[in-house]
Amino acid sequence: MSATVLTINPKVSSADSGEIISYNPATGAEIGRVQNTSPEEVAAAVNQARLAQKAWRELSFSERGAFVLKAQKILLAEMEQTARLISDEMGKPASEAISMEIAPIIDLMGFFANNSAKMLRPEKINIALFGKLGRASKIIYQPLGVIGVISPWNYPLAIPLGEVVMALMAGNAVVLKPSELTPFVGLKIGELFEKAGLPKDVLQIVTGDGRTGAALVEAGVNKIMFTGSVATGKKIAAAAAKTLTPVVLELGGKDPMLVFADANLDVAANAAVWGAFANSGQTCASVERLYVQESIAGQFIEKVVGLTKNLQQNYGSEETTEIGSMVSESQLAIVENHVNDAVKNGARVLTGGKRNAKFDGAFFEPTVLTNINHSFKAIREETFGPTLPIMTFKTEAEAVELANDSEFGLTASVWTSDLNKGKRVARKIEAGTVTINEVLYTHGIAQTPWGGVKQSGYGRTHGKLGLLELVMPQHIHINRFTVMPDLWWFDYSPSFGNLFRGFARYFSKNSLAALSLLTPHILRRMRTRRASK
Ligand code: TXE
Repeated sequence: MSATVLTINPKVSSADSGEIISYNPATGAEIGRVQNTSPEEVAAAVNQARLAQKAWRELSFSERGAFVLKAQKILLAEMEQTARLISDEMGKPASEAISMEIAPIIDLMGFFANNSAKMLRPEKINIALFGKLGRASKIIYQPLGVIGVISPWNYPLAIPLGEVVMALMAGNAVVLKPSELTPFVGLKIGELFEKAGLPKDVLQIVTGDGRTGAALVEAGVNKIMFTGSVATGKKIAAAAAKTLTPVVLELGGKDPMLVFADANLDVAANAAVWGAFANSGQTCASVERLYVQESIAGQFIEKVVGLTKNLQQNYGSEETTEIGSMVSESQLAIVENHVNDAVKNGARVLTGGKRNAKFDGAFFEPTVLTNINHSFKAIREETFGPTLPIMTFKTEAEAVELANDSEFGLTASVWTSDLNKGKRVARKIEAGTVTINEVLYTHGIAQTPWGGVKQSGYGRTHGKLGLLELVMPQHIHINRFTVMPDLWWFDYSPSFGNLFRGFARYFSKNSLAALSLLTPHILRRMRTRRASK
């Protein structure tokens, strides 16, 4: 194929036509066109969602779960065409769309359909002394109402579908705004639930670009679940602040991998290559920095380079493809910029380092860099592409210091045969998830939370913590002892003051003996209280 580069329009909508054009980033072929939903239409969708949510919230968990399980079965039946659509819209290998999106999300759908009731069951609270005064407290989990989901292109099915499922199971309605780079995968999510018979307007998809996303933030939803860049995350948080709309921000990462001399180097090398280059490195939790202990660096790097050179780069539709196209020319340009900046500052390219000229589309060769330091863009900024910069360290303390020298804190991994060392190091790393002898994949474990610290955002998705983001924990308190006013109400008198000095002493000791000393004060208070009627 000629080496001419397709000037693939990165799917920016032409405002006058109000359309988004979705292209295949590997071939440049147009996939289709969708509407750039207007703010008025977004507001209308949110209103319809709010109406539909009134009945939806009254369904039981098992009734809601039945729709999710039906959608799950439909997705399984349509797995091949869905994988192909994901691959066509954003370039990843179709087989990887199955392994890293469809299979994990089918598991997640089953988990939340079958376990949300247990995770959200009412909880009695032990209220100590007050419990002895005929009172009881419990927490019930109320749905928030309408959830706005704004999702990215890198896992265009798994990320939004997981949040849609959790929000629905919690009793909310959802308005989803998929990335303008992968609108048809977003519409596919709507189609799955439509075929599953989900009641009208409980889930709506509003296609469009950032303007549609901004309209959703301002449309009066009860919470925004956002996954995307730090820059956009900050815009959304600022816009949401105007209406005090809570947000969960799943932003970028610059995830470090620490390889100690006592690690299984063959396994760690395979993990590094998969963790850095799966999805062409376009994963928020991909290995974007690798630190290897100096004593074994040479042999380890040799293994990594050998494995990287063996990777099969091709169109995502090919069964044997491991590295497909990146999502867009603009994304590839970021990678080129980081690699060129590194080389200009003395980095060594051990393999890759440039666009793969065998293809017209946005293909960048998987690249291993050494001789770098923390001043490079490739270390400081989120590259979000198929690069693996490798540095060395001597001591455990130095490894932790290097890992934490970043404005990001999403995930990290520690590789060692000494699990105590692994846990010790993990606790010192500033990241939402730290895996020991594992990498990247815990977003696929539905039971576990996902989210970061620092510029990687805040809030959680997945697991019980993710589900709790989608409900309002309401405290219900009952007082059965209503034969007389409470001791602490008006009127205030000297006996009142003495009584509560006694309570203060009781609370400081929390002893029944101290409480028994209060009895005469309590009786006196009750008597005086009765006399004042
Ligand atoms: O993200 P954007 P993009 C990072 C990664 C990548 C960069 C850009 O570093 O290079 O983000 O990717 C919607 N109000 N990640 O451009 O712009 C937009 O339409 C409301 C990491 O895709 O953040 C899309 O649906 N919404 C990330 C979504 O936000 C707005 C995965 C994400 O777009 C908006 C993807 C606005 N003002 C990119 N502007 C991860 N953590 O995995 C845009 N959007």
